[in-house]
Amino acid sequence: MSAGTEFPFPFACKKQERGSACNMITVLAGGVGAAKFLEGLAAAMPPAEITVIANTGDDAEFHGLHVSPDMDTVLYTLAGVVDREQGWGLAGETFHCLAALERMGEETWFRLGDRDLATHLLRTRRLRQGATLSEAAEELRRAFGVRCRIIPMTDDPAGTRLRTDQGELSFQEYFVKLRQKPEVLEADFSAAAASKPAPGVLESITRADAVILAPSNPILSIGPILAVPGIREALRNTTATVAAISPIVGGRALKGPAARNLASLGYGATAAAVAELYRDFVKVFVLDEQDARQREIIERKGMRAMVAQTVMRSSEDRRKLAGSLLKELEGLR
Ligand code: FO1
Repeated sequence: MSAGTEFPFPFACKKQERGSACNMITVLAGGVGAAKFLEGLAAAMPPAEITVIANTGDDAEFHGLHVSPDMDTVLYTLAGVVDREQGWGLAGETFHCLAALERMGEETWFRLGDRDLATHLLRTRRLRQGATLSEAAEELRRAFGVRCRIIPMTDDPAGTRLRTDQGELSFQEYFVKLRQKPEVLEADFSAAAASKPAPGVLESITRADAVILAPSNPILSIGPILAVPGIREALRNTTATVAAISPIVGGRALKGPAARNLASLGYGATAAAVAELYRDFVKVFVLDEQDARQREIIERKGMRAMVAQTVMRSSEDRRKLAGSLLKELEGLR
């Protein structure tokens, strides 16, 4: 079966027509929301033509192991082994190792499953042997049989720090230990801002046909990626059409604290507020049917507003959203 008949969206066939060696679609991704969208995208076009630039601002060390939650959420989802109920971690996971650590007095608020630990053991061993985070990510991608390319935004340490009403916290202290209860007063991306983009990051933006910002938290998941030197500039200067999908629907986040973060940082929890954050480089902004009335506000920012069903409850929803965005992007080329 040819790619054209297997994948009904003409955008996916451009590469063959042009014979070009470029990446077709690059996606800037946080965790669960991005992974769901990517599952749909990988069903709607050849997955090998998708590059994912993953947020590593959430990375942390637990029990001596380097954990990259957003990269792993994307990896597990695309490999079809994610725990679909919670959206992260592995399906059918057990926690014997964590229970043993707890008995020895270790802090175990970050729930690392037995099989998930294998991923972190492997990654950490490779890092200690001198491999970069991108090299370790590539090895894991192959091990899990995932065809999309997954690259970290940077190979350097880039942990997000948060100033909150309960003091300064690492991302995972805020997100998991304190269950996103503190109010975020300032997000500190200075580590990301002092990092270098990982190999292939800037090229995958400048050479893509389209770049899509997944429906991820614009402050805490996309924010660290945009803070890496050169990435925002590459998005402004690329000839690719840059699109973004709002993670805010009806004033609420699809998942996680994005709405509260936008409100506490003074942006307002609306799709239009997300569009404003991306105003300098986004050409197509996807907002949910529930927010259709914000279409005009978004178009006044100089973007094309696309109204779609962005709430992804089923695999079919994911594929439909990805497919309709691909069609929209193809229509613009
Ligand atoms: N999220 C939680 O809410 N609680 C956890 O204990 C937890 C453990 C965990 C382990 C590995 C991993 O890859 C992800 C994990 N997550 C957990 C998810 C993660 O903290 C967040 O989804 C992201 O960092 C935000 O995108």
